[in-house]
Amino acid sequence: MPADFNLTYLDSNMQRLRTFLDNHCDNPDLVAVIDGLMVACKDIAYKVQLGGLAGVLGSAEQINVQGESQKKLDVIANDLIKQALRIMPQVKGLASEEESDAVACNPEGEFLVLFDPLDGSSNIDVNVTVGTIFSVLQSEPGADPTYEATYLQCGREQVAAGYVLYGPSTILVLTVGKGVYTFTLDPRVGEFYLQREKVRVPATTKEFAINMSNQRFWLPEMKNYVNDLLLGEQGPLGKRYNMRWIASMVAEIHRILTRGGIFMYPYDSREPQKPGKLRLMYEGNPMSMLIEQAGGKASTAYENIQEVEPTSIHQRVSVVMGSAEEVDNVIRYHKK
Ligand code: AHM
Ligand code: MG
Repeated sequence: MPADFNLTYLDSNMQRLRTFLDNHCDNPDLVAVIDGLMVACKDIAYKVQLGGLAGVLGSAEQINVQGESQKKLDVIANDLIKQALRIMPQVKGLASEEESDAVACNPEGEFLVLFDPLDGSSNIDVNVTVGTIFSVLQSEPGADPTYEATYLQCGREQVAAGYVLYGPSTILVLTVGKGVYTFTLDPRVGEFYLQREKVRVPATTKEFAINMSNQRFWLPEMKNYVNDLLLGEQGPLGKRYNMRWIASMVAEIHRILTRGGIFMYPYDSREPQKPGKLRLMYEGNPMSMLIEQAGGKASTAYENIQEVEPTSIHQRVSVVMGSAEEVDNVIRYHKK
């Protein structure tokens, strides 16, 4: 019989997300925003799980503002989160990877929510882990939520960041600036329960994640680092590395928060005018806050991601994040 067969939540010491937030977060309005966001994420988790049965797989046959083809679930996830946030008095506005412009919510609201509704969605049809990534900023009083400039704060200004992973389990990974905590959804009762406290990323690693098929487009500095890494024990880095590539940033970062590693999506010359593939406001900043809060590092290879001054909500960024010593190695190669 499984250990939890007779589990009754009234008797258990497991802490609900809401209880945790009430005890851990000083601003009740921020608690309400995270709680409201989770209503949408639970709905997304349900739809992802039903998959083909809910008719949600496949392409939406439209192109988003990023120039990428949207999946049906990209559109569904975006709409669900938008609906949840728009009715919240605490939310002034939102910006999404799937929306061309910022969306005004409630003029009196204090918070701005920026999100990638379904990261890794190119994997959805093959049933590989995807997730929602979010970043919460505090708005200047009187700022106009329809203006892009209202959202252009650097990552250091984030008051909360996290992701919900839709994998074998649905897992929320969250920081409100006091460490990283993970919560697992019990779908039987629709509650997230606290699982891991004060998550730490090991400082060293022997595991890397990068899309090697882009190798010929990287800068020489990145090529040199990866070439040396592939030389293993005989190379200047002096150890044998293993490689993982899920093509789903949420899943890669979750692995790194679980056992360490380095994730890289560096600049490449396929589209030379873009500083990277991933988006600063929806992917780079929230993941950097989580990684740093867990003791890791996050860099463009030249500067700290959370210190990059944004100039547009859809701005791209080069990403190198994970175990601190390995990120330092990459930075060192870029100084040579
Ligand atoms: P998305 O937000 O449209 O899903 O794109 C981001 C994803 C990341 O999750 C992943 O790391 C990367 O794109 C993979 O891209 P590729 O396999 O095309 O190199
Ligand atoms: Mg994404």
